[in-house]
Amino acid sequence: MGLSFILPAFNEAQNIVESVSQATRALSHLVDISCIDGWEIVVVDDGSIDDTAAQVRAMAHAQVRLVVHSENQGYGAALRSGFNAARERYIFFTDADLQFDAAEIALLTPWIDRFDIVVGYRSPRQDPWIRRANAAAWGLALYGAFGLDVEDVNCAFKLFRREVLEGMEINSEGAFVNAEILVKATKGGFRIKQVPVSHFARVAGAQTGAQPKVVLKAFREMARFYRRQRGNPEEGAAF
Ligand SMILES: Nc1nc2c(ncn2[C@@H]2O[C@H](COP(=O)(O)OP(=O)(O)O)[C@@H](O)[C@H]2O)c(=O)[nH]1
Ligand SMILES: [Mg+2]
Repeated sequence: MGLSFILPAFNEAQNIVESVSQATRALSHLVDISCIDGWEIVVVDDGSIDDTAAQVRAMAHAQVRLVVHSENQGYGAALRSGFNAARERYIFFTDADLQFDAAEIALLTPWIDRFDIVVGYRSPRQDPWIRRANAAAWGLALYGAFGLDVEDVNCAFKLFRREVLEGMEINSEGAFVNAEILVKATKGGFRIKQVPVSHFARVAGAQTGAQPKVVLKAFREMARFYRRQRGNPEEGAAF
């Protein structure tokens, strides 16, 4: 079985080549230990205004595919494009900013035959205390609103069996996407395993995850999702 490795990227020209190289090494290792027998990397360039896409094209690697949004559509939209492009049996995503160690995908794969989804939680998370506090509040809100009981919802280190995502309609364009996927998967009866992963401070490029417009969009999408769940007896039966 093979693995599709999705890398959403927005203005990551300084990080994308090393991100892809790290992923390539990690995936080759998984092949060496006979964990997988094939892989592809799908980079989704979400309307970057730097030369993220050009850097990927210049690598000219046969197993690295590039999906380009002509305009910036958001993190959720980029993940969705990546999932739609993915061809393999297992689907993994992480960020293209070198804040994770791609080699640690090997900590997730041993669980995927017993679970449908294996998600990382950043331990410890290398972000300022204010971001960690915001994340804790976000986690509590998701627990209160949807009963979602996951350590680190927004951790960008997640492995799925293909069938989890294949039948799922994903509506979030922004950062709410992680919550949407996990809430829907939980309701669908899919089993989730959580594993601690390393996290590193961003060295190059600009962080967008804490921008007010990103956070506000996540709240708007959460409210819309909440209403949709309540309005739809099939989807919202548990609430
Ligand atoms: N597709 C897409 N990706 C984004 C956007 N903003 C950030 N990213 C990517 O999402 C990842 C995480 O972004 P980052 O700014 O580091 O957020 P943080 O890790 O939550 O602080 C990186 O791979 C970025 O390239 C966006 O608007 N669209
Ligand atoms: Mg980041």
